[in-house]
Amino acid sequence: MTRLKAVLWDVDGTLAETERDGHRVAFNRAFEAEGLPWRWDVAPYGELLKVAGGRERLMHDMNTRSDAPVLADQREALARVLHSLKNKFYAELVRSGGIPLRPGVATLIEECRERGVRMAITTTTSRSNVDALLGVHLGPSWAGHFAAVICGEDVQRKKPDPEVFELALKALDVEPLEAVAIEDSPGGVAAARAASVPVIVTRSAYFEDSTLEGAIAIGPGLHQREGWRPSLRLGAGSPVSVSLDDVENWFAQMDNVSQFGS
Ligand code: XBP
Ligand code: MG
Repeated sequence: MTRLKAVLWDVDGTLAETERDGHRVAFNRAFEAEGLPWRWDVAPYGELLKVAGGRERLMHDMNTRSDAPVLADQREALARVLHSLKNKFYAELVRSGGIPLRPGVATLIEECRERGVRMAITTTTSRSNVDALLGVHLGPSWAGHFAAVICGEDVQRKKPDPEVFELALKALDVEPLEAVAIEDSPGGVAAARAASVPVIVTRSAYFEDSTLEGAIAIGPGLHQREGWRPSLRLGAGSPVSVSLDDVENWFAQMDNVSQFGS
C-alpha cells in the first residue's frame, strides 16, 4: 500500500477564514484609500470568489462597472495599485490579530512535523499574504515547516488549473498519489483533482453549501470529528480533532470512496 508522504495545504479558507474578514475588508480599504466609491459586501464577494486571484478579481469586477477606467491598460494599472494596497491592508489586519487559524489546523501541522510527513503550501494567494498569516501564527521561521511554498506568483495559471500542485509535487519529489491536498473551495478541489492528487475538503464559510465532488473525505473542519464523510471514530479514546491517523486512514481507503472513483 502506498504510504502518505506529503500534505499540501491550501491557504485561504483552509488554514484560516481569510476571505470575508480579511481580503474583502482589505479590498474595501484599498477602494476607500484610492477615493473610489466601490465596496464589496459579504454576499457579492462570495460570487467574486469564482474568479481566482485578487488582481484578476479586480479586473473582472471592473469589466462590470460603468465608472471603471475605459482603457484596458488603465484598468490594469489601477488593478495593480489596488491589489498591492489591498495586500498591505491585509497584512495589517492579520498582524493586528484579526484572523486566527481555523481550529485544528495548528495541531495537524504539528503532528505532520513530529511524524515526518512533509508539507507544502499550495495557494493562489500572494506570497506576502502567506508570510503575514503564517508569520503571526507559526512564528517568523514558519517557512521551515514546509518543504515547498508555492504561491500565486509562482504559476502561470491559477487554480482551478493544476499547475500549483504540479510544482509542489515536483519540488517535493513525490507522486500525486503519495500526497493529499487539503482544500475548501470548488476551484481548489478541481485543481487538486486535475493534478490527480487526492483531496480532503474542510468546508469554509463561503463554500458551506457548494457542491464539492471527488474528495476522499469531506467535513466541516479539522476541529471536529462529527459530520465527516467517511465518518470518524467518536467517543472515549478518540482524539478531539482530525488527526494524522485519520488523514492516513482516508488516504488508505481512497479507492473505496465512490466519490473519488473513476
Ligand atoms: C484564494 C484566492 C486568492 C485570495 C486573495 O486562494 O483566490 O486570490 O482571494 O489573494 P487559495 P490575492 O484558496 O488557493 O489560498 O489577492 O493575493 O490573490
Ligand atoms: Mg481556499
